[in-house]
Amino acid sequence: MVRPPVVDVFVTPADREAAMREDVRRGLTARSKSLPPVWFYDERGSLLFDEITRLPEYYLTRSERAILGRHSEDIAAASSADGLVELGSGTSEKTRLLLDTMAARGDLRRIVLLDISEEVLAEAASRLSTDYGVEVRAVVGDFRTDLPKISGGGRQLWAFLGSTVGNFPPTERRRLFSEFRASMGPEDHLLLGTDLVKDPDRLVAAYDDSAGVTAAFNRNVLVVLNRELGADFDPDGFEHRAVWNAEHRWIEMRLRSLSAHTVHIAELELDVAFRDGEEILTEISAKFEPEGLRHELESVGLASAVTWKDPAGDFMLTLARAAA
Ligand code: SAH
Ligand code: AVI
Repeated sequence: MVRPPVVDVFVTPADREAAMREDVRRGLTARSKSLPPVWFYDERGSLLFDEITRLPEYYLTRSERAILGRHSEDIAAASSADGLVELGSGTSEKTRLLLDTMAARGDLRRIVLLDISEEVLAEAASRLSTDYGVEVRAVVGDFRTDLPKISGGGRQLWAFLGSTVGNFPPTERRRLFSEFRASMGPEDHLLLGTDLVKDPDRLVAAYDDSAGVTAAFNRNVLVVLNRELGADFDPDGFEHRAVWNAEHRWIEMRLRSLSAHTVHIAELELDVAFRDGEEILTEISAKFEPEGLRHELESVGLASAVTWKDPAGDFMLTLARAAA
């Protein structure tokens, strides 16, 4: 019998708007303008991201899928998990490789998906519930703040895939890892996907594809602000840029204003002046070195038990558990 997914809403539309207002006011009144990447993901943004995952230049998803294809059995055996909690789950498409293996071993009891983007989450939860016939819980939430509200039980595998952790600067990343550690039970494991440092040309191409899908994804944040905060951005008045920052080892996605102009944000009663060529930093996407990541995890009490790379060595999965 198929049980419909249980849906918990930890971030209501009102919470979302309040958080967005605060982020946008802070980010666009600063000397160096920026916006946090969480606001890319309305329904269209999630669809555009899904399109990005199929682009020839965007190797990340294919590489992570290749690792999961080869090592799901190792991951399931090493973790002995009977439940999967996926953070920033999106479509949960790759995750099926793990779920198939857990189900085939007779281990899979429950699935929890947490994402800020309600439409894509609801769709994924309903598909998984039909296909796996186990308890599925969909949590509309923010993984930066809502992990303590996800109750544990059993042996959970906490999956944070896609290198989403790279979208946070080191201090926020450390805070996130600490939150994961605090929410994990003694028998739980964390499965973390991270993109690795490589040739900057390949990295830039992955974030500035020839079909212009990443550019549309980047500009979509302006469409979101227009709709949700009554702003009057002209998305075509901004150019998409992807730049490798060698010092920090991260890609920066930026939107560069093509003219000097002023944008009005009605809900904030705010006018934002742009100089010709002025940029908004909309995302960082950090690239990792295996040793550095191991130290970061250890510094918050997470011992990295096993790591796997894809054959080309582009991407890495780490299985970590609470250090003894
Ligand atoms: N894990 C999937 C999707 C990665 S895209 C994959 O590997 O392909 C990043 C996902 O994280 C999106 O679905 C987005 O909606 C979600 N997300 C981004 N910031 C979030 C936040 N602060 N809290 C919860 N979900 C978030
Ligand atoms: C979700 N996140 C890991 C993606 C990344 O690669 O940083 C988002 C993305 N931005 C542009 N393309 C994809």
